[in-house]
Amino acid sequence: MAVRFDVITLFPDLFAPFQAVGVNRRAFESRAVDVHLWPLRDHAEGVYRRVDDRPFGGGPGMVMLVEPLVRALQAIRAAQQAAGGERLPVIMFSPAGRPLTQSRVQALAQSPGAVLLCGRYEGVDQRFIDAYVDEEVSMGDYVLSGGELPALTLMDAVARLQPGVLHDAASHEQDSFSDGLLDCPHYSRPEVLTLPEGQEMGVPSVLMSGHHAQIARWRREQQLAITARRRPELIEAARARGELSKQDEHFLSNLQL
Ligand code: 4GY
Repeated sequence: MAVRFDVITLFPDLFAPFQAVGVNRRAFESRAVDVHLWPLRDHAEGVYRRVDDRPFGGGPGMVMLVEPLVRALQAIRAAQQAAGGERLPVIMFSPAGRPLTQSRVQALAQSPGAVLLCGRYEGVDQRFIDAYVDEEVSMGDYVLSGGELPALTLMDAVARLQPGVLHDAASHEQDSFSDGLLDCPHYSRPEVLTLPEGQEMGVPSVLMSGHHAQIARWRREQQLAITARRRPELIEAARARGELSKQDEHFLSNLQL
């Protein structure tokens, strides 16, 4: 089933280029991911079509006004109902949200979709958040100028999980995080690379051996080693889920961090 995203934004033009290229193009053209853009300015009133105003209590920057957001959301609800769909949850992007994870992305990819609110300025009037936002999602501990790049990031992550979007159906089962571990290194031609500086770089010999079981074991151990060194908390989480074998534990206990 298609995943529907209704995106509330002051900058709808930012979205088209991403939907036109790469694996996303297949997802969006086939409507496996069905994006509806809702330019907030269309729901603003008055000669000036205001969507922001100064914060009560003073301070720098501007706040997104509640009323245009409520009208945009009402229009979205009407369109969703007319399309025979259900009421979709409202997601807003903010550093104060819960960090996005691959398991949340997988759940969204199998859901009917969501309304994505892209904030701008200093933030959104808290009363809109209290009344209508179901979930706040963070893309990391840094501050962006708006929620558009997070919305594109989320839709990209969902789009590539839609059936038929990746060339190889198994290819996202090997992604970083689909088994809760970081990805192993990848190599392709040439077998011996000569850098302009003259240095020669080969490929791990096991990958050229044709021993599929040994290759699978080497990749698993690379994943374990990279994850243990860079993101030890992910090893702990995999262990807690019972996803590390005795062989994995033996490898880790001999690993020099
Ligand atoms: N980091 N993760 C982020 C952000 C900025 C709302 C306008 C982030 O998700 N969003 O930095 N967003 C937005 C926040 C008001 C600026």
